[in-house]
Amino acid sequence: MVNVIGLGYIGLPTALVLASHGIDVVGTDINESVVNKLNEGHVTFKEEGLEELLVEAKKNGIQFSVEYKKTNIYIIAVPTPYNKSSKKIDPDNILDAVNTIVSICEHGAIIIIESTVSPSTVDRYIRPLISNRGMIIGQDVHIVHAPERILPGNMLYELENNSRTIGADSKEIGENVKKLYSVFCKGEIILTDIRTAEMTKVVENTYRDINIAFANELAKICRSDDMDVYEIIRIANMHPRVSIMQPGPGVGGHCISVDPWFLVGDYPGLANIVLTARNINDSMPEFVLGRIHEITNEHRMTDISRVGLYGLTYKDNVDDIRESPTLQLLELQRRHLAKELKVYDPYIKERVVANQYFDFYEFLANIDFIVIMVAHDEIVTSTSKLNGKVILDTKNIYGLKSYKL
Ligand code: SAJ
Repeated sequence: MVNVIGLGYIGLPTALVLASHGIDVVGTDINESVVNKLNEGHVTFKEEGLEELLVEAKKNGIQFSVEYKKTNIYIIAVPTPYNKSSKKIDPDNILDAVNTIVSICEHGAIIIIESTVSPSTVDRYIRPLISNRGMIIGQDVHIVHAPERILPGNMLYELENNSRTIGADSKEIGENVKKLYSVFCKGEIILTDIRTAEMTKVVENTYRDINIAFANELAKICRSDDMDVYEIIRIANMHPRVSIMQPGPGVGGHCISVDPWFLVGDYPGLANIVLTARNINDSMPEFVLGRIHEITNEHRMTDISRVGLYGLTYKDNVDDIRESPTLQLLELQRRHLAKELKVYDPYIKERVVANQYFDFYEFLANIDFIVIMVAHDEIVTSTSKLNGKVILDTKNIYGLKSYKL
């Protein structure tokens, strides 16, 4: 039996896909309401195909529980935040999970860590924790790092088709875990050591952060000198070895905006491009705020209560608001004691900010100036509804009659 610990954006799809392929699975989460919801047959976040997968997994006997189960394989997929001042990883969630597992697991159990961790987290924190309990790693218990790579919005496809990395101390244990993942993963599975797996995962997300930062910096340069950044990127990308990403209102989510900090925290003075890229991406919500200010001035709009932000999530067509650029922008406003702008997001049904609307038409009726922060399908397919409004389109989805970054 596999016990998946942490039923969030990674743990839940992983548990469901394993169960739907006939593996005996129990999913564990400290949040009782998550466990209850799943037991009642409801998914806890939106992702295409997830509901159907839950039905399938239930048919195959998946269980959900707040208690950890005694078994021989565990997959840990709990969040790994970073400490905002030191920029280093806060490993407490993982350590709590490992601590509980080693107090109940079968002899020789394998603990697979899927959560992203900074390089050497296993050596620095997890090995000592286990040794201090008088257990021998490699005999009483085995540690494996198998970082996930799936993209929110395309999770189930990527879970099956992406290649993945498995870091283990021994080839034998690595092969055992590879066999488990091969049940659903058609991509190539690479075996390596734990430190390499840890570093590789952080490097992948840092690579993307740096590339997005370049696009965002270009947007600022082009704005300062009245050039069209999108046209420039489009043409530059015709070069066979150039592939510039798209600028946007900032970088959110719990991965790309977090993982590069681990390198900054652990390698100060060495992770320089990484730090600069993080700062550029973090500066984008403020840049958008500046654009809003310029455009309201240009239109002599004195009433900013008629300005509305479209989108609260961190990216298109997901319901995840963690570290979202819109939330970052509103936080900036709050810090300047400014009244928050109006906001609407079709994916967010509960109130998370003050001036939030839950109906698209009501939102539109109450604003004259719309700032597109997220390109959800809803707005991409209904641009005609924006006729007559001033538009700041930070995602470049709208034609010429709009302001850009
Ligand atoms: N973004 C841009 N411009 C772009 C692309 C993205 O501004 O051209 C922004 C998005 O709007 C969003 C942020 O970047 O705010 C991150 O979105 P994303 O779609 O690039 O990535 P995530 O955070 O949803 O998922 C990433 C993925 N990592 C990589 O692509 C290297 C995913 O494969 C990982 O599994 C995930 O992080 C993770 O959990 O680590």
